[in-house]
Amino acid sequence: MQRIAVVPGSFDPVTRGHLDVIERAAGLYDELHVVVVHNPDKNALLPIAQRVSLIEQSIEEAGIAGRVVVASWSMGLLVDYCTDVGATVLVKGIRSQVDVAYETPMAIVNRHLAGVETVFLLPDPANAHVSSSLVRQVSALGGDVTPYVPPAVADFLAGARIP
Ligand code: COD
Repeated sequence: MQRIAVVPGSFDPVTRGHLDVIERAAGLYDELHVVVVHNPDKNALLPIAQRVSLIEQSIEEAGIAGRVVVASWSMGLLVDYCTDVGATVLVKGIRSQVDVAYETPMAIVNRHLAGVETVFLLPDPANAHVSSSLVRQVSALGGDVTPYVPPAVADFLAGARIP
């Protein structure tokens, strides 16, 4: 049986922390979907199509594009996407107790709703402090984001100069 997993997130933009989780999850499952989901609790900066494009470029650079599907989902429950593509696992990164508190109820509800399990990966310590909001802030203030994001994202942000 094919083991299909989904790595969901806002990815606004994708960071080296996200990419680490994506690469490691790609090694654990037969098929991996990276899904950009609108998070209503956050003010988005980049349009969803731009976030998808930056993920596609980043996984191409990382050499895993052939094994990873990149998609977006705005049609309702995330587990409905999982059911549509036959995925039985969600993979999420856990950086801190804050992430545990945020993710635990969602993991329980997603299992109740559709039998989809959530697998948590600890971050590489080199990336544990990295977040999209930190990247947006450093970029907006003119700082160097290259330690925090894949090259394609650094190039994009350098050209876009986030307000
Ligand atoms: N190292 C490791 N992991 C990281 C790092 C890092 N440096 N940075 C982020 N991550 C992890 C996050 O912990 C998260 O697991 C994932 O990467 C994505 O992070 P973000 O910040 O891009 O995305 P979020 O947290 O805004 O995404 C939240 C979701 C949209 C995925 C979430 O809200 C969700 O699952 N929604 C489902 C909606 C739904 O169906 N709800 C009803 C049932 S619960």
